[in-house]
Amino acid sequence: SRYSEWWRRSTVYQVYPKSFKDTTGNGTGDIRGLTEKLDYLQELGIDIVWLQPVYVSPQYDNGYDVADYQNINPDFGTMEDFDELIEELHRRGMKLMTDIVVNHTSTEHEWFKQSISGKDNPYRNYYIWKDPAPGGGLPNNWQSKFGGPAWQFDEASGQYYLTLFDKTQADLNWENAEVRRAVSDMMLFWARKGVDGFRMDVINLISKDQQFPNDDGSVPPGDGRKFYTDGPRVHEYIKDMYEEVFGPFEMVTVGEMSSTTLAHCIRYSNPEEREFSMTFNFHHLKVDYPGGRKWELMPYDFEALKRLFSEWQTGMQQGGGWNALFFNNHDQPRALSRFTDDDVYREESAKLLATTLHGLQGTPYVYQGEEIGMPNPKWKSIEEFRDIESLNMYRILQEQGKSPEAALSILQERSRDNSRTPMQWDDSPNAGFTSGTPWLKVDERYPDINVQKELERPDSILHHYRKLIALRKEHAVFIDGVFRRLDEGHPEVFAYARTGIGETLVVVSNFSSKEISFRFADKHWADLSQADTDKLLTGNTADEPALTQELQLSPYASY
Ligand code: TEU
Repeated sequence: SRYSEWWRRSTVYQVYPKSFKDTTGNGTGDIRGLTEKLDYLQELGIDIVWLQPVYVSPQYDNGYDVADYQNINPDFGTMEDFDELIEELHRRGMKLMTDIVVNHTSTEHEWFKQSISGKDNPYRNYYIWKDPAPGGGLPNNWQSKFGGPAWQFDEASGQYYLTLFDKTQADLNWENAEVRRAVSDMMLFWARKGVDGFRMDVINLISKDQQFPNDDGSVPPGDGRKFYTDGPRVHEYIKDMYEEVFGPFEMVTVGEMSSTTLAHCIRYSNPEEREFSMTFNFHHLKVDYPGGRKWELMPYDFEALKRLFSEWQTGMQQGGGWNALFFNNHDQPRALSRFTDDDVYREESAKLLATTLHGLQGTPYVYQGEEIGMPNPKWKSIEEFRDIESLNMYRILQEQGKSPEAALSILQERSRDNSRTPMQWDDSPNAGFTSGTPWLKVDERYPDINVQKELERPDSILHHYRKLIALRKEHAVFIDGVFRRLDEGHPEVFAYARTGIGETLVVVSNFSSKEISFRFADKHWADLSQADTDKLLTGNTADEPALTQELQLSPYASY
């Protein structure tokens, strides 16, 4: 059946290696640190580890600025360490997914050094070079994602090169067949090494509108996204990668799709299209900044969150696509702090988010620390921050008239560093992450929030994750059940059913700190009361309520 692929039953664990486990004392996590923790991940029930970039890189964007795709950054270890990681994973029946970052390279990559060395260099056309606009100045008004114009000027040749992210991340020219060949060869190198899958960084941005038009329609002007997102040749390029690499090596692949659409994600992930196994999209993680206003604080729109999950559940199922399910990653503040209560109800909240997500259709991703309920660190000084985007925005917000305090309070909520603090293993100094000075400050609450504590308590957040991960392997309804939303716009509750063959899964979550009652509408209850749903699989409170038409829900209760 269309649901038979093994990775549909799997759970992926995302590792941000810099912050996972340091074995050398240099303050930065490393590959051996990950290998050391594989038993922990296996006991959690993880099938696939997604390892974020460990390639040679100047680290301006923590490895998403690759200077050499086929060598390991010494801070993370050696190629022998990498080979050992694969071996140790495979010995445990687990798989490795690595990060492929090919929308851009670091400007320190050899290709770019050649490219910038002169207009006649054979690598010139590896990147996107443009003359100044007719009247002089930038080729167009596109803005980079990390702030400032998307073009950098090269004095020597008088041309500009495109950088959609940081100014040290130059966009590759995918129109050039040599670039595509070089990327495929690089991926084949890793596939032959035994890497089982790839997570493809901002892969839907690789095909740009070759007119490179000004974006005058956006507010403010210069957004530019519509000219390079899900662009004209993107599916062609991905299909080529499938035929050359993903298909022959039977890889599991996930495309990171920035500002994409449902229709495109169906194409990217429907097996008949021969592109990717599944896609990440971010629409549900923009409900606290409508219109892209990420650097303004506002409460999140709960109804929008539920609507987006529901639309993507139903849409992807009808179109034969497959979702990568996630609430957290290294680019997002902790969902626990963002959508629920990371203080009084931290424990209930973390479990509620997990239950709500794992009941959906798709392959769930657990981002390191999520399984022990790590919250945002709420730093009180700008000195703690390291992320290039956060530091750029701290400056830009002040240029726009914000006080340093106001800019800091925005970073406290929005910074990517919120999720990048070192993993908390135990209550020893620096949470057992490093014996040296951590590259990023460890969250002060680590004596209470750490893996060791979570392992000791049978009703911990960690054990809740274990249970959820195991359940999806036992019950087919998690994989093939048809989604139906049941909460009818309730202001505090997200409720849905998944109806499978002979099994129905019902998930009800109270996203508030209030004790509330929730009543299923008669039309829904008519179906539910007939289904075999009286067995509670897991909840996050001490009591085990039976499924009745009216439910009493304690703060952040979720079943
Ligand atoms: O991120 C892609 C992306 O579009 C966003 O998630 C982006 O990071 C966000 O808008 C900034 O807040 C990927 C990687 O996950 C990210 O870490 C890299 O910085 C980025 O690509 C560039 O490679």
